[in-house]
Amino acid sequence: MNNNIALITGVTGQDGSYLSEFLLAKGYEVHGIIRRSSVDYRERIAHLEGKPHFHLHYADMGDSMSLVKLVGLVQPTEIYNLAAQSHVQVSFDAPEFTADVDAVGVLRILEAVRTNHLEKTCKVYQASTSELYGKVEEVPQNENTPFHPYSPYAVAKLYGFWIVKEYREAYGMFCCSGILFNHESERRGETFVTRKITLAAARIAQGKQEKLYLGNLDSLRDWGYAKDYVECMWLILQHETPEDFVIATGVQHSVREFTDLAFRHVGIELKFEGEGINEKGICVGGPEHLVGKTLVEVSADFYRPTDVVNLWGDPTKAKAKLGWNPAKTSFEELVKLMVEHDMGKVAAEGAAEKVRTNLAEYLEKGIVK
Ligand code: NAP
Ligand code: G4F
Repeated sequence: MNNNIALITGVTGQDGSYLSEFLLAKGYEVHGIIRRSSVDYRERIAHLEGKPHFHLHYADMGDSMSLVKLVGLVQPTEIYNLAAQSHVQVSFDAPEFTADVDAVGVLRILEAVRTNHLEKTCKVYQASTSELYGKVEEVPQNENTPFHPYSPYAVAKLYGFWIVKEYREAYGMFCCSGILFNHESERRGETFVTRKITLAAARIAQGKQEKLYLGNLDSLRDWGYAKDYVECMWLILQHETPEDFVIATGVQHSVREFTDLAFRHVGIELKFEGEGINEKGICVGGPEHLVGKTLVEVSADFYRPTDVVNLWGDPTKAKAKLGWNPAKTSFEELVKLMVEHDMGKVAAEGAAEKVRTNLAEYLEKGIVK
């Protein structure tokens, strides 16, 4: 019998997909929660479906009965609660849904463990976030930095953080939060700033997009590689005592710097001119037809009512107590691997379009029926 049974909420997300691969490689039986959608699009985990130790179940973070039943069925030894409405800007448009999933959802998971009397045998990892530091009160931020959440998303996640701490103290549960700083990858959702930039750089380089519109270019983030960060989630649950950890690289860059480097990787040199809403990224080197053109503009559509602008993590505790290496993938390597992936993706989109175009032509000419 396998004693390592993991239940992952948010298995279809960026982190859920990497964590599934990581745990399967460690010999875990992995169960993931999926929810019904009108398009069954599970791109990130498609390569895992059908594997003997990988199982998917329908449930929803908003449906406590489904969670209680599933935890009872799976009898997990570890739960990784990654499911969330994870987009900060969207949380301003859908604050109640965000609170239900990102705050009360955490409580539902903890209660599902208790209802099934698994509190002494099942450890729980909660996907907490650097957004808790929000309107930051010190830089860099560590486990003792005061929280100042600055979006409906962060306020919901703050509840998640505290309820996990409460259940640890009240019921002696092994439940902990990883306070993860931004982590990106070639599987990052396409509306988060890094992926939006790498995809746009690839499309502009291949003549499929004219311009990239961004919001706050001055915003500073501590960006790491998601594949490195899922290892830490596991390490946090293997530590002898349940504790919360900051997971970050300890290196900070601006959105402008990310943009500049991503465009460099596709052979386009940008020069930024102007300020605030009037700032523009002009092509000053690269393909002749692009030189002199404005390729990046600022749009108020991507400004947030309150924006977190100075995230910078201090991973000292994770390094010392978990032996985790925050410098495994550098910022430069991260940007490069994302851009290279997206250059291929965009080229393949072109190929698919070409096949479709040919098909239309062949159908017209009666070559195919
Ligand atoms: P993501 O790609 O947006 O994935 C979110 C996952 O949650 C998806 O699998 C999504 O399912 C699922 N989900 C959303 N609402 C749900 C519901 N009501 N019931 C069941 N599942 C639901 O996020 P991520 O980047 O992998 O992040 C994973 C977790 O870490 C999130 O909790 C996020 O808030 C947190 N976090 C992320 C970062 C980061 O930089 N990536 C940093 C700190 C913390 P669908 O596919 O069906 O939508
Ligand atoms: O990429 P972002 O949307 O990520 P954000 O808001 O930092 O949230 C991500 O990281 C958190 C950890 O700190 C997670 F908890 C959360 O779930 C999510 O994964 O935006 C990063 C920064 C922001 O300051 C934003 O204002 O980039 C700025 N930005 C500038 N232009 C933009 C854009 N963000 C987006 N999404 N789109 C833009 O066009």
